[in-house]
Amino acid sequence: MSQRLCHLNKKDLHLEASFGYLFGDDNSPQASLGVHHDMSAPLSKYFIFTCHNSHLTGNQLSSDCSGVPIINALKRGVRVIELDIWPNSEKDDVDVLHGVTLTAPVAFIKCLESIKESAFISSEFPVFITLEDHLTKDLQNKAANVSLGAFQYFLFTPGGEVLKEFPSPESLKKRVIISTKPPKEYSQIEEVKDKESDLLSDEARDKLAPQKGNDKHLWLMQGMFRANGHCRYVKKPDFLLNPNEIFDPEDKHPVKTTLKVTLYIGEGWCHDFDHTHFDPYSPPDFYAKVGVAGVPEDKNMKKTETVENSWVPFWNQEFEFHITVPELALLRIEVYENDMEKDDFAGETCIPIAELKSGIRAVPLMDNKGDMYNNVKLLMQFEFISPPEAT
Ligand SMILES: [Ca+2]
Ligand SMILES: [Ca+2]
Ligand SMILES: [Ca+2]
Repeated sequence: MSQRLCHLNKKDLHLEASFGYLFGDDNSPQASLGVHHDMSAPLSKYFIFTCHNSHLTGNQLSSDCSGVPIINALKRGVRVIELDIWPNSEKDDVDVLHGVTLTAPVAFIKCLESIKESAFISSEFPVFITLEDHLTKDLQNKAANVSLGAFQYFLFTPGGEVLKEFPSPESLKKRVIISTKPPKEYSQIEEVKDKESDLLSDEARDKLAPQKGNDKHLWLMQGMFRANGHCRYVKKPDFLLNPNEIFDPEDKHPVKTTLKVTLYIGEGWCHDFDHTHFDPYSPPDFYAKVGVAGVPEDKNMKKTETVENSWVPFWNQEFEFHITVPELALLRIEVYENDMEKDDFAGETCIPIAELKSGIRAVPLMDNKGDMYNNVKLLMQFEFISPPEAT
């Protein structure tokens, strides 16, 4: 660390030491609250981290359809795995094919084994397997038996009686729940029925469709699920659960808090990137976007100046955000490297406002898949200012 900033503060050892502390791993912008939401409510009261298959595999067409993408997705915390199940070529066993059928099929049992192996590495809360069922009756029975055999006790079965209410994440720790849905041809009707089930993740899910350049929606999703100890279940705020009052995100709500954000400095790129990565003949020209995602009223994105030709950009810029629904708001930070044509991506993060710590913090940045860089961090200050008294 002292080496990294030495050209800034060669003479001032105290300042160097302070920078060392401020940039340290202990100075995270997110409160370490662990799993602090009430986990004993019915499952329907939670947002659950899901991802479309395309995001599990990276490039769906070129990646092999083995269990590896499933394992990777589970390690990233995904709690819902979608599998399209089809008869194999001999029509005597069950295969999994991910939508587009250019990938090689993989045996259903192999996928289940991958799930069993990795389901609870990142979170002990339950994993859902959604089967898109293209099977004959006989093979459906076979699939059911294979599932029971693979998971045994870990497979949740509701028993004889009809459940009055969903069980809670707490009661389903380390359990796997299988649900089936009809093939895509029939699924439009279901989508309409699903609409009310959850506001934010439905929206996020739609936007997670595997189009290029849609990384931002993945970042928001990942940011949202950094809350509640990264357990991938986030309890919906009370106003979304109140049956007597329908929350309309389009409504205007009074400002609940004003967040003042100062972005001082960024560093670490020179360690994590090749020296010619951003510009071949000169140091990079970084600028940052700082903003808020949430209900329409709270959405806002601001931009710093570009600091030309520096691996350690010193921005020292301050921004204010008025937030009406902090419960659904995320702080968004993105850094780019300015070019004449297309700017280079240089890091991002999203942090739930509800868990943001005030004070001067070292904010680690992620790559475009959400994996943390080893060294890239921003030094930022956060301050919550109460709104003026309502008149
Ligand atoms: Ca460049
Ligand atoms: Ca440059
Ligand atoms: Ca440049």
